[in-house]
Amino acid sequence: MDEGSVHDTLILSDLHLGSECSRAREATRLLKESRFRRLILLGDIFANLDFRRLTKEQWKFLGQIRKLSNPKRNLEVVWVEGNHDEGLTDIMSALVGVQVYQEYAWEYGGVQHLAIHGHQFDRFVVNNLRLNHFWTVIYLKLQKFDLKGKPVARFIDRLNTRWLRMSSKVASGALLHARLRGAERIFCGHTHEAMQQLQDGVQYYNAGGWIDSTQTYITIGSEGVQIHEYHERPGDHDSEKGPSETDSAIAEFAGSELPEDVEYENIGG
Ligand SMILES: [Mn+2]
Repeated sequence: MDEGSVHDTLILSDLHLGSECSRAREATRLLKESRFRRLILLGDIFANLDFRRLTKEQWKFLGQIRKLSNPKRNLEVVWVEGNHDEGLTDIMSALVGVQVYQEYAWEYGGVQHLAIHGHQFDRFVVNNLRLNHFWTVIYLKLQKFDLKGKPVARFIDRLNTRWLRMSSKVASGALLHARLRGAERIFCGHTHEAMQQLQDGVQYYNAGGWIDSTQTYITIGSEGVQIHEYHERPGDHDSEKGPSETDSAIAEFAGSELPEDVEYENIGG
């Protein structure tokens, strides 16, 4: 990674916060160490909307998003909704002050760009949302009981993920969508598989994900579009156990960067 340059845009997708496989610590580190003018969180940042499942590291990631979205930073932070974090709009704008979009279009260097999560092009998910929801409920129940059956929960997670993996279908759907929208570059997530494909002058990129053994992200800048692999550093795997630590991370999140114009006087009476 070229840490010296300022990218126009950094894109990451499919962090699946709330899942035990989520690589939140690494993602937070990436955001702290990279320089960019726009951040696009390209969907499925949450595995589901059950905030009780978030760990200390996952709360820290949300805290970092909130810091970045502070108007003083003069950065644009964009959240594009995925199929797992559908219905987030109100929660996220309140919690971290970020705008949520179904799809997000921008221009850079005279080129039209479009970012959309990609489940819209995955017929299986579109036709089987209810079935998918059923498995999600089972999965959550298994996790809740914290059975010795953790391998079972993992198995279902993998199964669920495999169902969602339809790289080529998402790619061709996205390329068609880009053409309809007049975009020359289109960016998706959802498949957890980073890739790029050129077709009839339109470029498709997939940002991959942050729950598998490989974590990837995309940068856009004067150097063009690049898919990067995050490389582990010492400290990425320190233990993070203990509910009290999670509590303190939540407290830190809640207490961080309070708006300075809050009217405490009125609250005190
Ligand atoms: Mn998805």
